[in-house]
Amino acid sequence: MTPSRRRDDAGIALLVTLLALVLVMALVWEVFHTGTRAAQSGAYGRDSIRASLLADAGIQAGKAILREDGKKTTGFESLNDIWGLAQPPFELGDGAITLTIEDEERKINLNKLVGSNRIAPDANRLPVFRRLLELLAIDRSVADAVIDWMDVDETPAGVGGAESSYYMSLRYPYKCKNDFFDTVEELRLVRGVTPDIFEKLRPYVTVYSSGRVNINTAPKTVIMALSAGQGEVYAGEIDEKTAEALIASRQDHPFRNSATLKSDLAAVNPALGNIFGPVLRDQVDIRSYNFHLRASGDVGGTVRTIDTVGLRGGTVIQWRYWRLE
Ligand SMILES: [Ca+2]
Repeated sequence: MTPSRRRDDAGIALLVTLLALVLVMALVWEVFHTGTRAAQSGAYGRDSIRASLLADAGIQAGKAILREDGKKTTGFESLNDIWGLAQPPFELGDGAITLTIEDEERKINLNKLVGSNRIAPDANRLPVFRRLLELLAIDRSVADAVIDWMDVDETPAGVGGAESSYYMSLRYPYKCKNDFFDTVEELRLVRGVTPDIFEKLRPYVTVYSSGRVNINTAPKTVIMALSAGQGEVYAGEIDEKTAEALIASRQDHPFRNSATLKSDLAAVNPALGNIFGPVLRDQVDIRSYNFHLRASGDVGGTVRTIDTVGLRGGTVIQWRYWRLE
């Protein structure tokens, strides 16, 4: 099937899901009018309730899109899939819905930087995280504190490490968690992660993915960081040009077969084939399982947002995180 044909099919499927969205919104509209009659709580409260309902409708639409996409049997996820297409904002009376969907497998999973027993760092994944920090112009020693936050011991690692002895000496003391991250926001508690650094890192890290990076969806910075596996021997091997070539190639020809991934990557650039065995094989994938949906409802400037992560198996979405902002 040609890329343009695939996009046509994706377009038709998108129309189907958008129709589903219209139905959801018709229901919301009904609730709006009922709510308007019943509201005793003043204009802000009423708009806030309406905005929340719109945000929820956006999430339901996103779920419909992911379920529709989950019916396919291609065995890979790419940004050409219907969930990867930009969702236009929807206007509804004096309200509007915006929705974004992204996969979590495009990011580096903080919880995979240590082994499952949380005794030692993962020798291949820690260098990738350090390289990510370097590419984002963040002090590499922040990685030491991230590892200490999770590892079971109370012995600070490297130059940037921090355990309870450090956190208990702060003005508002708390203990080192010595366990996995439950949310990405928890990074804010880790030594060296200032608000600026957190905002820089946030788009590139997750706590929900399989731990393998989907080479079909990863942003340039993550692709470049991946070459640092195996003790950083190949750290600079995926330079900006190589990563850009990979992204250009996958736009029309996503990687669709794990069995031929090495030769498919080598066809983009021989360097990618050379480091496939020692570095990439255990770190990359062509699939995604976890999806981040963020939907906002805006009613006359009152905005409510739902931020959520769902694990998809087939056409079933199981929410792993849900927050109303
Ligand atoms: Ca520790």
